[in-house]
Amino acid sequence: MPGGFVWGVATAAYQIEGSHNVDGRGESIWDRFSHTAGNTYQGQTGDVACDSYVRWPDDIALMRKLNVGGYRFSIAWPRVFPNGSGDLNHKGLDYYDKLVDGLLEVGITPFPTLYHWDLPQALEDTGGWINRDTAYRFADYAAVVADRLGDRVHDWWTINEPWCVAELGYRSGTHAPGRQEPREWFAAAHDVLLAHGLGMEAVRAAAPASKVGIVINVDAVMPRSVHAADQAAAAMFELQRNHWYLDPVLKGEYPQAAVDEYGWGQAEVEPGDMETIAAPMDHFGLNYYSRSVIRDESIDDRERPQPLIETDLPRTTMGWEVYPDGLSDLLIKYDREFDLPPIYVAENGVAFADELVGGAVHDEDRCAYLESHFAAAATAVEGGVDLRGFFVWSLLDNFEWQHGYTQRFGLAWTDYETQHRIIKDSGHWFSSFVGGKRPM
Ligand code: IFM
Repeated sequence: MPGGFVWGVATAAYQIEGSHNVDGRGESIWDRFSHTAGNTYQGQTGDVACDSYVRWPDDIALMRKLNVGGYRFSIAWPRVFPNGSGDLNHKGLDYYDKLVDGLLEVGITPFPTLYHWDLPQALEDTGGWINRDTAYRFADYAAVVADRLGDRVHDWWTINEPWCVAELGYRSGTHAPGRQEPREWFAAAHDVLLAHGLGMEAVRAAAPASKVGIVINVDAVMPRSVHAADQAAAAMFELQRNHWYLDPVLKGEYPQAAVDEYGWGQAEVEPGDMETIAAPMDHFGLNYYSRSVIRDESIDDRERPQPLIETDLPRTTMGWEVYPDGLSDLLIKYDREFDLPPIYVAENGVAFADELVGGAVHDEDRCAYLESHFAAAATAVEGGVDLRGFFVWSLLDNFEWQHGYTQRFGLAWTDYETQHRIIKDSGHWFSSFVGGKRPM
């Protein structure tokens, strides 16, 4: 990998911090959602999670053992503004101040994300992301955080995975705030992208030396067969799943064929919005986990010509197919299609059925997953992609949203009874790999 390449790990505030009602933190939509019966696995919540609000020095020590060069964490908006706007909670900001100093002391570069899904509930009560005003409140919050940390933090992410915010939060309702809005989710998708653009302006104004960009999650998409109906279904899926978010940010427009398919009149788009959303970024984050194989539901399998695409690849406990080639393919494809700034793989990692046996976790499957995806990243670099870093999801097992604590993505095992962190074999492997013992 090129010199200065950052090998890092990623987490998010609600998934690890706990201390949900401590030091003036306000309620977030994930507090409300997880405390509402039927929304998460066995009603599990992030009230305690990995207790990282208290144990952050342990987590920094863990990162040192893992040879981590960069830490992508997120800042909890309701710790900073308990009501989303208005009164600032200094204690909340103090926490991130300490965390940043602790990272820098040991030579780990902070890469904070300003929004990883924990919207203050007070803003949801006034419409959440369906209310355009939320984007402006996000910019106010971003300015305050950048003003406080921008003398030491130089690498920022505005929004994590806008697809999840809009589609899971406001369309399918499987994520907080759990709304199912067949038409209004368009506003949520647009407003969260607008928040990204306004947030970039705010960060740059408060901390001019900053580098800032968005993180978008994409799937590799393939048709189930060469049948024209499958090809068309896959092409539309790819527009709706990936390009609905990539194109506005990187081209300043929504993909027209998908807009037509949805019959979206774009009434929510105001003059100047697309310029704000598509303002040049300093870096771009891509999250990649898996591939979606798409079939046209209206045709019978007997009508599908052979060969069908191989779909019996290994799957993770999330049910996601392991498909490392998708990472190199997409990086190279986007590099050709868009005028991209430097790129980071801002998340990649895997949940498998880990077991703690005799104080160790022998997760060879995760080592293999990571090795294959690191190799895919190297292929992209060889193909000319300006990739600057790779962040593994995640530092440690944590609260996996609607799945509660059932999905273990960590390089370290979290014992939720004792809050001990136990480095898995994959963590040892990562540490050696990054330490240069197994150069690519
Ligand atoms: O845990 C999530 C994270 O919050 C966002 N990206 C995907 C991860 C695994 O599902």
